[in-house]
Amino acid sequence: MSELRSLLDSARKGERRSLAKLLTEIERGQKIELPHEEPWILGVTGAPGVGKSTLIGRMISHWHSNGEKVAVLAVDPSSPISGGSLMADRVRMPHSDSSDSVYVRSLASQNFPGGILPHIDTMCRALSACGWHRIIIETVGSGQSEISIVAFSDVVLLVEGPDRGDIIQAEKAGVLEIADAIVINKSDIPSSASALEDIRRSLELSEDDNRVVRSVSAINGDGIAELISEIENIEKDPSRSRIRNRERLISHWVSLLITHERIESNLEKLSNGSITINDAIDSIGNSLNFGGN
Ligand SMILES: Nc1nc2c(ncn2[C@@H]2O[C@H](COP(=O)(O)OP(=O)(O)O)[C@@H](O)[C@H]2O)c(=O)[nH]1
Ligand SMILES: [Mg+2]
Repeated sequence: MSELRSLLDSARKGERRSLAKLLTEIERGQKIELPHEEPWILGVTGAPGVGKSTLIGRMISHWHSNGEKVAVLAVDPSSPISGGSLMADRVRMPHSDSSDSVYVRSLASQNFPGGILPHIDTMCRALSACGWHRIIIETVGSGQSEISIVAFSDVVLLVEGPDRGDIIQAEKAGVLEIADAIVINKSDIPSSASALEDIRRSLELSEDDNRVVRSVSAINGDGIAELISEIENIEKDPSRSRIRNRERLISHWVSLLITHERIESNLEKLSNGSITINDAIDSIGNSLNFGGN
């Protein structure tokens, strides 16, 4: 515990190695008490190749030139931390590691058997405690785990390419429901205009829907300044907040169960037939510490 404390202290003074070590410890499930400083978290999700990292690079440049510090947590389910995707992303995020005000870290969701969300939550608060007040979480794809990760952001940005297939994927997965902003990237490609129309139509935006829907080009910068100003000023929507809180609650609950000390013994008893599923639920449920975290 005191080791974590000293890592935090030195990370707060700008020591990047300490910050990296601190985040690794949190990733491993170490608990640390953090100041109650709430970061502003932007969740960016969408299919691989739609241009999320390029767009994030643009945002980094924007905030960086305003004197703000930006941290990016890139969550890639398939690649290990040392995998190629991080290197590729570094190239597309222009300021990464090239200044004191940008921090990029890749996380492999497969490293989180107990569920990634509780750790990401703590990581973001640790980053915030070290002065990284703008935090971007990039997730790949549109499965349940992406939803539960982005559900915990303050603003959820769904990025689409000009290809209708990706949009249908996102619809299926329910990502559209929680997105505050939907961006059709690659507006420099002609087919993106019809993708924008498609998405507007499929959303059938009601008059009181405050969602941002726009096209941008992360490559040439078109629409980026407008997008940033819109997402910075977006108002909280009660129905989306509810869906997100539901996702957060479920993720934390699942993590509580998966990391429970009785899980292994119950699995064993289930496997040898000595108890039923209901017995296992009773056994774990009765011993949950409802007051703790
Ligand atoms: N034409 C065009 N290509 C883009 C744009 N944004 C990104 N790309 C390209 O799309 C590919 C995937 O980009 P990347 O940012 O890695 O996508 P990610 O997988 O969603 O993070 C790269 O080759 C980018 O250069 C854009 O606005 N227009
Ligand atoms: Mg990427």
